[in-house]
Amino acid sequence: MKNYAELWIGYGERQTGRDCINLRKFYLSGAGESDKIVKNAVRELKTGLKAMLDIDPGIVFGSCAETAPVNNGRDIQDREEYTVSLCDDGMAIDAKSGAGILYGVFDVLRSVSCEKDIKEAYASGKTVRPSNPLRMLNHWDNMDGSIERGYSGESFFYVNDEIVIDERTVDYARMIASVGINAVVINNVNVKQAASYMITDRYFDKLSELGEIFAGYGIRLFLSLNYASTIEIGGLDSADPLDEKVIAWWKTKMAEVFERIPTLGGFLVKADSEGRPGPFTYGRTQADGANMLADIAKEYNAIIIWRCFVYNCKQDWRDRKTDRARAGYDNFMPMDGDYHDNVILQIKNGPMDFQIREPISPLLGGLKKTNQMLEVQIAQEYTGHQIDVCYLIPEFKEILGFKTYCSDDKDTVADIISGDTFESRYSGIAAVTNTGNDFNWTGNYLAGANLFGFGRLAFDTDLSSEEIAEEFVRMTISQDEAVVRTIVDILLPSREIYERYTSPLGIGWMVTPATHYGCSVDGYEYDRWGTYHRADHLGIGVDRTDKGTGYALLYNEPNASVYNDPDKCPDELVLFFHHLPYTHKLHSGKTVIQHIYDTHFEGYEEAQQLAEKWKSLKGKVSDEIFENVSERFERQLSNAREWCDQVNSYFFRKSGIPDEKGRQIY
Ligand code: GCV
Repeated sequence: MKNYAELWIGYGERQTGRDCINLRKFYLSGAGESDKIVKNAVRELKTGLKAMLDIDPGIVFGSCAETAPVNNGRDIQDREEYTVSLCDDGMAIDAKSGAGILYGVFDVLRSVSCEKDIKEAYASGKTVRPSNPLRMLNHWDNMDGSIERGYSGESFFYVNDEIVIDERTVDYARMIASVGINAVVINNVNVKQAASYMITDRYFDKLSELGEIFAGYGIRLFLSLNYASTIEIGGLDSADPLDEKVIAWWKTKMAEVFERIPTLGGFLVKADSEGRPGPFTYGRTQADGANMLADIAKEYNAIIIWRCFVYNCKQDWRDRKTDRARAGYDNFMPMDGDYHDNVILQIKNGPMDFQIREPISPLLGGLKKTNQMLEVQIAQEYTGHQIDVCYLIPEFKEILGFKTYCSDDKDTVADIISGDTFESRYSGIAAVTNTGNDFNWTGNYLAGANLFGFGRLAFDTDLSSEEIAEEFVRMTISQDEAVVRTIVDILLPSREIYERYTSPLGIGWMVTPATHYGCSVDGYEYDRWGTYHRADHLGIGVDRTDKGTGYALLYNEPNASVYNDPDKCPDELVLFFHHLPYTHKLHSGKTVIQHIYDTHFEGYEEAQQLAEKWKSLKGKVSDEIFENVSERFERQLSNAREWCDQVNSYFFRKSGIPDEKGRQIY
């Protein structure tokens, strides 16, 4: 027995005897049997089919493509594409690399896991080309074992400043490869203490071993980098990107790092953000910093992923001119075109910080000459800490589908990050991940749907939230139709329910400072973080129009005009862009204050209904899963009740306007 759940790669016994002929022989072409990814693919296929259907398939190797060198760029999608088709006595998986074969194998195993009719599923052949070149997970794991914004136990990568490699590491690689992840950053973007020494001899052997394990599953290892390494571990007195001594130090360092960790894909950098060092200290731009590192990394075919989360976190709450929402745009947009071709800017989906509802960052659709990557967060920092159920895939679908109007066609966020819009050399999507060493990996079993779903969506952005949820439930929890339906019905509306009982109409925050779980309407209102709701007795919201901070105008038309006008702005974002009286009528016909009351009462009620649905599953899912999620639902309900009552009471007391429906407000 393993001391962790195998989730969707557990391959429990399935119905036997259906359409099995095709599963008895596999013709694999695209890479040879000596390719280590192919070896893992074959092992996976055999293990899965044996466990699920008691079949031991024959394997026939066909033509073999040339193995291309490690590369993070666009052409990777060609190599990862696969086709699965039926033949008389078996099935064929055709690809152009071991990774393609591996993804084809996981496609077949998924079909069997979901008890699909194999003949039907592959009748006309199925070809899938990944939607995004880079499909990445960002761990915020610290080397002491803690995880920043982790809600699933401690890190499974580190204990007491040492890197741990065991069976779980391999199963992790299998699990994320099975949903299409091809890159992982294993340490927190806040690189401090021991983590600064990752690029030294102290950790090279372990990192090299880890990189090889990942590479066997088509996953490239990345590290977060301390921008001030020259000072902190190099003994220099500067980290100025234009200083020759600094450049020389990095040249030597990277030569050493890439020699010792040959599988390394590159680095992720958080600079000049929340106390982390960066080029601003030396009067240099973000481009200066990123380009210096990228120019050196280029020799090793590596990339620098540079985060755009740069803002003033020491703002004065009295200051209404400074707008944190503008910061990313103001810091990065002026240098569009200056970033070198192996730099990717990694952009959080919204301009603030992973709130339950935010507009899309105007950098996406603003930047036209720069490689871009989208950053989302499946760690539920602001969305319920993996206590409250909050299935985020519907939100990610909205983000990807957003029309930026940056070009005549191919202008959605999905188009941009796929690399298609600007034919970018490097692009993709990253999620701050939600895993830890808990038995079930993600704290709440249902939060596993976000890990599974992020990978599936990153690989194929056309999949629907519902398809993904259904696959997750079938592969991880149960095949019983009624159970599947019930859990999918819990997952699908959960994000909107969470939104209803928390902060209203796009304004965000109102969370307990520091932890970010639970309600505290004024928690950040008189603080330095730039996250204000500006409520008084007359109204609420931040004026980000042309008369306010001007943020709304950072979008391409017609988005700018829509956001700038309270009568055109979509309800769900209206308080993000406008300061409005409580009596302002929304498109829904409700006033702002009545909307606040209604949604909060409804949200709490709907959370109770979700919990009731879950209760109906007693005895129908494993006790382990049932108890885990039940306990979380209890906590969710008390959280939702606090949010509902605190928000409603706060705004009733501020506005003095009673609830039309006369419900109890305190
Ligand atoms: C890793 C937010 C979080 C921080 C996080 C930061 C970031 O501010 O609260 O914990 O730091 O985002 O994305 O860098």
